[in-house]
Amino acid sequence: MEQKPLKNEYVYIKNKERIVNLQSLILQKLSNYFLEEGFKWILPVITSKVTDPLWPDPGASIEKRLEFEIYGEKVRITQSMIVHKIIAVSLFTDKIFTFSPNLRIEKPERKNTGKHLYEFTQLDFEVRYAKSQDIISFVERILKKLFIDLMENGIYRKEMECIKEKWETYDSMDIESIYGREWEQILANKIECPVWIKNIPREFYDYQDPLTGKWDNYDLYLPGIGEVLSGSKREILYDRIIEKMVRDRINKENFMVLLDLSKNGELKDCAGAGIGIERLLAWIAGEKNVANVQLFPRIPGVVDYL
Ligand code: ASN
Repeated sequence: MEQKPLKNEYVYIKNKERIVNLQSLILQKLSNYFLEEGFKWILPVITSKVTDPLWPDPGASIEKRLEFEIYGEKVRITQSMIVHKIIAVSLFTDKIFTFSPNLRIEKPERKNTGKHLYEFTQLDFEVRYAKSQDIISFVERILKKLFIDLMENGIYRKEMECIKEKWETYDSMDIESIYGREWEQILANKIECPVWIKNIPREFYDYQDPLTGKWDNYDLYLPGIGEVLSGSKREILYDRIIEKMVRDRINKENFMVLLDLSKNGELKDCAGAGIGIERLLAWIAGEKNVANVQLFPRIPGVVDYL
């Protein structure tokens, strides 16, 4: 396993002041917008019997899923809080957000992409009775507001001019037919303003129209960086969830509460998304490599001293 010389570690950390200042400002602004819009701030879970399977997702490349035993029970490390979010908005409040550490042990081949980390933070949120378009409009509104606020704080990048533009929307099938299967990076290098990509085949919890087969989901792509957000309207009907779990060979035992609520009609229609904080920060800071915005980098294949 590769490690940096010990001394480099101190130099790296000392040079991070600019990024940490920017990060503080961005986190302050974003959490304020969510609170002002009536969201409740919940704290993350790290270990749980249930987490995001991250399968099947064309963008995922997970080398290992972290599972271990505590108190005689098997638990998993959070890959995303998707299941907890859906349950929270179904049972007790209509809008939640959290800053959730996600551990995804990406394959070491992703070391040099500059876009992948094996630990990152998602600003993950969910809204009861929301439709996809509500989430898309909300995200566009708060990100544009963030860019305006940053400009007022003297932080300017020419990309922030995109607040004046409408952010285009494309179907992933059309994009794939133009750029091929590896469209994600090509697209990121072609765009000048953020774009929305819809209808992406992936995990069981994203809603799929049973008649057309189309997925009611959406990702936001940033120029040069790629996917910074993914989200969807959720699949809440028991038969549909089971059908998709069987199709994807997902173990039902790992989703007992979700399935039980769904069976009893207690899952509420909802939609949400998660924003990758490091990617957003990298884009705003003008950093090409997302690891450069982490104080303690988590690069696939590299385990540092800290
Ligand atoms: N946070 C994403 C969502 O809300 C899920 C994920 O990160 N895999 O859909």
